[in-house]
Amino acid sequence: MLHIKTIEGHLQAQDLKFTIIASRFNDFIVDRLIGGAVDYLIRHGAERENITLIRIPGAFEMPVVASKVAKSGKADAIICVGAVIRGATPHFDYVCSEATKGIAHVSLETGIPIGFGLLTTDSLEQSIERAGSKAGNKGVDAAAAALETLRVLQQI
Ligand code: INI
Repeated sequence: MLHIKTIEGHLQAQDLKFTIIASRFNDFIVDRLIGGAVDYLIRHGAERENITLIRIPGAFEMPVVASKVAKSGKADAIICVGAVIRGATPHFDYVCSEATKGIAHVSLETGIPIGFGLLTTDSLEQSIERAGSKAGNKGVDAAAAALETLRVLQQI
């Protein structure tokens, strides 16, 4: 339409290796995000044997695990899913900030796309809304973003 060379990512996931890194904290929410991510990848052609799930304690541990996976060559793309819910102390801010910065750093350092499916919400209700109810499923969105970004990177 613009008549210029345009690079866009297609959404075929066949023969690609994915690792989903998921925290156990708030697992009843996170399990819905994992389900959404797996369902998206399978529906876009990924093979079940090419999807690995790694469970970790909490969001704070995501960067170090993502770093090892990204450097291992065992994943073409990574999807991080978790839920950090604000409590009465500043703990929330530290966990969110370190997880977010760390994941971005790993992606930039390694060139491996990482779908960011970490919910950071003020309430449990807001997390439920984003884990497969009225605000969609952020696990699906993170898987979609990781796949599309990978397909873009492959063309640059
Ligand atoms: N980790 C989460 O993934 N979600 C949370 O809501 C959360 N809160 O609220 O504390 C949380 N904390 C644990 C943290 O990620 C680490 O696992 C822990 O501090 C041990 O290093």
